[in-house]
Amino acid sequence: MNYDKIDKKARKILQENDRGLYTVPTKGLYPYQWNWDSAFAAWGFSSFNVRRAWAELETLFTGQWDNGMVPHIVFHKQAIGYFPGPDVWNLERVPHTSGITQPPIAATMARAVYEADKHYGRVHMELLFGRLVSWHRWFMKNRIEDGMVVITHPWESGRDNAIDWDDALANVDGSNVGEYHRRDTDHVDPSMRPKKEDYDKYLALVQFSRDAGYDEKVIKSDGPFRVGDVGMTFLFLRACRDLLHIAVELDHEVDEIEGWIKILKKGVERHWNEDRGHYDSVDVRTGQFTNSLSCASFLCWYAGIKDDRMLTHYDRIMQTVDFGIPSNDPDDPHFNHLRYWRGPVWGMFNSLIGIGLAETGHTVHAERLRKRTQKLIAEHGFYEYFSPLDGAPAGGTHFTWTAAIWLTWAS
Ligand code: 2M8
Repeated sequence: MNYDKIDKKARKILQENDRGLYTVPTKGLYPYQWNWDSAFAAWGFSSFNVRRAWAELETLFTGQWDNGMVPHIVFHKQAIGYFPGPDVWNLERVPHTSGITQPPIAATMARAVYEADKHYGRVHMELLFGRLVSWHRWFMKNRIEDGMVVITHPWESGRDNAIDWDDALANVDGSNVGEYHRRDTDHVDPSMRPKKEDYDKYLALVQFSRDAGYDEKVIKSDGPFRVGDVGMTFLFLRACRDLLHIAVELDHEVDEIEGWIKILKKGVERHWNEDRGHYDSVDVRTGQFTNSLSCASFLCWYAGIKDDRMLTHYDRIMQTVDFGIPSNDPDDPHFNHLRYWRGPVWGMFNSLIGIGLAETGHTVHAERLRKRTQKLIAEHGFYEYFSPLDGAPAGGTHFTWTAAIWLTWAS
């Protein structure tokens, strides 16, 4: 296989999805700037254009709210083809944004971009540092319960229709959201996307937060959906460690960040589901585990947790499928190999799991995962996700984060 050709293709995808100072996840299906997609894009750009990588992160933070929150979508310019757009969120600020957040991996990717060229990046890192701190402070102030990061909408997790959220969503009434026209299913086979009943609930949650004036106190006391997301906790812990590293490097105060790390490590313990023997999400409204083994549980290593207990599940799952790691345990009765976050394998998720495995000394596992992901993308293309059973491509094509992880990790 000629990897030079594929490298070229990956760079071309980033350039095609580049809107000047930000990148869209893919043309058509996702025409705006998404939070964690952009962080991956910055990482990808850092392999051949560090300057453009910094622009990506800086543009993302033009959407940051005064309270520190960085929204999950920044609507820089009106686009057709995606629902819900800025009118549904109904926020006055410019640029228009959504009213929820997404996995806070920007500090982690900023560190990677900085390390790609410290000389060029120093001033950019200095400028972004305060903004990153204020986003992390927003999480600590509003979204930490028992040390876990709480999501108030499945979209915040980045794993929209994961099996993890099924029980908690039973508490959300989606029957009164009114008429709307979904656009995602104009672009992608509906059997690969969330169902209508899921979308009704997603919208009900948007309407709830909007009517609450996006007031975190009201959302915490009355919100119908609040789950301690194991993926968010691991990613945020990782991001805090990276932020700490940056703080030391730039000679900033570290006490506050060290305090956050301590709290989050406690949260990691709360995520351990003893009955099932794996890390799990927790419905904080009921105190119950979600009893779902997803790809997010394997982010423990990426968070710096040296935990061999997860290896048994990892090995079992990798033996069941051709291409791991699937977004949900294939042994779960609700597993679906093509329906989005309920089974398909995601290259970008593999990159995080693989880096975590390597960093915690599981080098054989790490290298095997990287090689399998390389084969998956090389043979099937830069898709949004793939069937773990046979590698069949699914979802959107020409995908930014799949190209980004090819350039930085998989190739
Ligand atoms: C997916 O989520 C959006 C909503 O945010 C959607 O389905 O409309 C998820 O895969 C999410 O993780 C990702 O950031 C986004 C854009 O790629 O698409």
